[in-house]
Parts: sequence; structure tokens; C-alpha cells
Amino acid sequence: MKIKRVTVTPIAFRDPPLLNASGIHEPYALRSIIEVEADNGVIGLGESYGDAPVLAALLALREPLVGLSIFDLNGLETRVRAILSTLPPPEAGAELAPGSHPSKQIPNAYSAFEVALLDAQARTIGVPLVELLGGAVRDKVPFSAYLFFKYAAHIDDCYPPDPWGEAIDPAGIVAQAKRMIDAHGFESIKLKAGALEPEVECAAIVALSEAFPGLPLRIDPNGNWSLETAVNCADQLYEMLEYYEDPVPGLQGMADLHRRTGLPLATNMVVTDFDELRQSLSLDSVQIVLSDHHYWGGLRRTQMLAQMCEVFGLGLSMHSNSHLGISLMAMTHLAAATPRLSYACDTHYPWVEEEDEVIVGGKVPIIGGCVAITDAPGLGVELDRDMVAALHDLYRTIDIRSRDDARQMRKYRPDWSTKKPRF
Ligand code: GKR
Ligand code: MG
Repeated sequence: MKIKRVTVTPIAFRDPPLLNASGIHEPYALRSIIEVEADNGVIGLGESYGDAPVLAALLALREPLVGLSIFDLNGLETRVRAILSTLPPPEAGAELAPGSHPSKQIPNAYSAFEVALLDAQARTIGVPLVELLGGAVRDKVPFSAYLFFKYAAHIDDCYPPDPWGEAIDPAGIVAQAKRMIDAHGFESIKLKAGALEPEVECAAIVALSEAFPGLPLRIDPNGNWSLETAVNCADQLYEMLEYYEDPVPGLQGMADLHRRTGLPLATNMVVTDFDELRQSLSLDSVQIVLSDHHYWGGLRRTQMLAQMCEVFGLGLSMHSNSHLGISLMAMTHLAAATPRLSYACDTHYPWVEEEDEVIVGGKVPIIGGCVAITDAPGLGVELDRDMVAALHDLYRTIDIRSRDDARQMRKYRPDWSTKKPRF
């Protein structure tokens, strides 16, 4: 079964004004939708970043992949490496989208096509993709409610305000959590921090622990706190946190913080590849790795990471950037086949508007905080081509070509600096 055609379609979809350590989300998030058509008529699907450097790499791979067997994942890697080595070095991507960093170009592009090939393989033999990853050890995968401080509307005034409203204080965050948990039944909560004064963010965790007694809580300042700030916050939050995610920058900073607080530290910032994992192990920087198949080099390599976490006694969970349902299902099949998964995974999916999904039937349901694996072949989702066309048209009309949360924040605060750690 050989690849006959590869299609890569950049799309844009609405994204709320979510605050983070870099600034604020732009009104549209970018993704690439990948379709790999084999000569048996099967089409495998993938989804990746839509930022210009990533898109350029994915587009460059379309022709060279024609003729490759859909089962030849080693051949895929060889072609990805060969072609991308001929391209000019990519520009730096968004700070908080680790997968769009230039160093991740190869694993990121490989991953985008690996998912599509695995989807095509599974569809060809008529099994859910999870079976190609060793089979399901769970039939549904738990995700956490991912909360953000946010404004009520974008400054650009390009579409009506989202239904979530404003959340710029602890009461707003508790209201957001109630809404998200009522809608999806999440059984753990993650708060994106590093955006407002740490006192406000810690008070939000205290308010969440009072509003949702017993629910595991995490806070993620994206490395925007100094060691002293992180130690002070740890003193206040010690009993409430399931883990402490990237409070301070750098492997050494995380190691120092762990030594001073004893709190389990999680990361998607300081361990993003196997070399950083090795360094982290020797420093004892992190105790939980937040994997992400988009930049760890695909589903199978993330399973390798999971095995290493098992060998070295580390916890494992999953990071997310803004994404749609194809990525959600790839994450879900992977997590379903990963015994080591120790915590509910992250997902931005609740922030996607119902009308913006590119798969048939609309958004994938999250029920009881979980996404279920079905018996449908492959990833279990079909592409809604009208929606892909509509979101591609939207992409063509906007001027965002690479995510830049700091540039967006400068529309609100012209003096906004990217200095880190800010607090
Ligand atoms: O979407 O603002 C965001 C997040 O901050 C995202 O960019 C991070 O990569 O969710 C991510 C994280 O856990 O660090
Ligand atoms: Mg994080």
C-alpha cells in the first residue's frame, strides 16, 4: 500500500483571549490538517501546528512522500530527515508552543505524518489505531479542566465575545471551573498561571480547593516565577497541589526548587527531548514529564518516553497547545495504550467553539472528564471537508502566520516586555 497523494491544509479557528506568561492568545489559532491517501483508497489523517515554519516543512514533504509504503515508518523518518536538511533553518517559533521551536522541526514533521500513516494502516486492516500501539490498557482517557485567566473579548473586535466571560480574579476562575466541569465532568483542574500577580494566582488555587474539595489541582506559571516567588507560593499551596508545573525556568532552577520544597515538579518546558531528559535525571529537576507526541517525535517515540519514565521512576502525563479533534484523538489513542500514564492529560479542547471542529459530527464528546476510544478503525474520526474549506478560507483572510502572544499583548499594553521571569 503506497502513498498516492499528500495534502496539507492550513486552517484557522477562533481562540479566546487567554492570558499566559508570554502575553495573550491571538483571536485565531493556526493548525495544519494532514491527509495521506494510499493507493488502496484509504486516507489517513493528522493534525499539527499551523505556524509558518512548521507549515513550510510539512508542505515540502508532500511530494517526497509519494510512493512510500504506509507501513514504512522508518522510511518516513529517512525521507523527513533528508528533505528537511535541505531547507533553510526555520525561524524561532512561539515561546509557549514548544513544538514550533526550530530544534523540533524534524520530530514535529515526522510526528504529523506518522499519525496519518498509523491512521491509514489501522483503517486498512480495520482496527482502532490503539491496537497498533500495543492495545488499549484503558478504554477512556482522563483529561483535566484547563483554566485560564482571560479577558471577556479580544481587543481586535473581530467576532462577538465568547460565552466564557472574563476571569481576572479567583472568583472568575472558580466560575470558569464550574462551567467547564458542569459541561464535561472533569475530575482534576489545571490553572494556567504566570500571567497575573502570583498572589492572585495562588488565591485562585486556594479558592478552587475550597470550591472543589478533593479535586487534584495543578498550577503552571510557564517558568515565569523566580525561585523565591516559587518557594513562597509552594509554602502557601503545598497541601493543595497534585504537582507544580514549570514554576521556574531552566533545569537547574527546577532542581533547586525541588530541593527546597520537596514538591513534585512537572514540565513541558525543560524536558522536551531525550537529551534534556538525561540532564534532568542527573540533576533531579523534574519528577513528572508532560509528553506531547507532536514534538516528541510521534506516538511510538512517546511510548518510548513512557517506558523510560517507568525505568527511572518518573510520572508521565500530557501537554497540549490549542488543537482540534484529530489531535485530541491521536492523544487519546496514545494515552489509552500507555500503562504509565499517571495523571489526567491536559487539553485546550474545551476552548474550541462547537462550530469550529473539522471532523464529521462536530466536537468529540468529553464525558466524565474522559474521551472514549471507540471500535471505529484508525483514529475513529472522519474529515468534514466543508469545514476544512471554511477554516482554510478563514486562514487566507487573516494576517496571523505564526503564533505571537507577546505581539498580541502589545495591542493592550504597548510597553509589554518578554522579560522572564516576570514575577
Ligand atoms: O495556550 O497559553 C497557552 C499555554 O500556555 C500553552 O502555550 C502551553 O504550551 O499549555 C501549555 C503548557 O502547559 O505549558
Ligand atoms: Mg505547561
